[in-house]
Amino acid sequence: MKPKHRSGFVSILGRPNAGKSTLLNAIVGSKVAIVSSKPQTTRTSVQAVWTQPGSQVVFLDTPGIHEAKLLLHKKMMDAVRDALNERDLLLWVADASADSAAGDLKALEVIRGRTTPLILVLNKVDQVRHKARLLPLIEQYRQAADFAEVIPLSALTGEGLSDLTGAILRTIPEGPNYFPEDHLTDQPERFLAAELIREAVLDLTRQEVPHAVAVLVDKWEEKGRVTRILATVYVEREGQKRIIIGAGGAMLKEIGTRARKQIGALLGGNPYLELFVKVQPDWRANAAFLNELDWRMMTGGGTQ
Ligand SMILES: Nc1nc2c(ncn2[C@@H]2O[C@H](COP(=O)(O)OP(=O)(O)OP(=O)(O)O)[C@@H](O)[C@H]2O)c(=O)[nH]1
Ligand SMILES: [Mg+2]
Repeated sequence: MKPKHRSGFVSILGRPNAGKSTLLNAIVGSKVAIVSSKPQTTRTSVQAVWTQPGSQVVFLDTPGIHEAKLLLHKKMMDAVRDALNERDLLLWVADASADSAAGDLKALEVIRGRTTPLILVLNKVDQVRHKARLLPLIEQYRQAADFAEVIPLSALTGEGLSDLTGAILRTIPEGPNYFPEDHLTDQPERFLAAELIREAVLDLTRQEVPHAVAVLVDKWEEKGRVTRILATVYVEREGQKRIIIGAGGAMLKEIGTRARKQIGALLGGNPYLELFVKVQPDWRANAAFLNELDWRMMTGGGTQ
């Protein structure tokens, strides 16, 4: 008898920097979410669909769970809570190279009382030389929450990834495809482009600058075979603007070069990219500005 078709909705949760977005990209085999070594990289939920013969999984990557201080952080935590409802499975991603589970205990409060099946993904095992070290860590997690399975893996190298996808496919229910087979993500290209610009900024800047950066695409034009993109990098203070521009504009040029390569890979081609830098004081606490970010992300729209 032919096995029944399976499908389900799976959210990826955990603290900042655990490797949630890296994991999502590894599973779907495509860069749908930006990744960086700085915590709080992901700011909105990112949906990506993984379709295989006989199954379809709709993943939701979420911002890292942290204490919300600014309005931006509250919105990020709203996105986490929204990702908990009507799910078939939750993946809790944790850093296997951490000395203990203590850092995750408070964050795990977010899912307390839920009955949705939960899998612990112990990520970054490539950084753990002696695998026996994982055993006490697993025990601590098992005491903190009711994990149906524990899967050590490396989202970076792919080690153990098929154990996780196997476990996911065993857990999700029978069901149809919810999306066309070739559908990958709900994110408009413009939003992805803005995110890739932000990723370049995160890679190249340090300390408070990465956290103070937002990117909006202002204009997106298809001219023959060339896509022309104008985007603004927002920061909160003049000093940050100087850092982003760099001596003689060198930093902005480097950001543009990196982002253009990534956007070119996304769109297939060689886009034209022009970047501007503006100061928007305290935008992370500014409801109107955050709404504009949300709105443009949802519609993928620039001003035209
Ligand atoms: N060594 C190693 N590094 C990893 C692995 N997975 C992710 N990383 C690194 O961990 C850092 C954080 O990865 P992200 O995927 O951005 O983490 P995240 O959980 O999405 O972080 P937020 O969006 O800030 O919540 C990056 O520098 C990744 O390259 C892994 O399996 N092994
Ligand atoms: Mg992320």
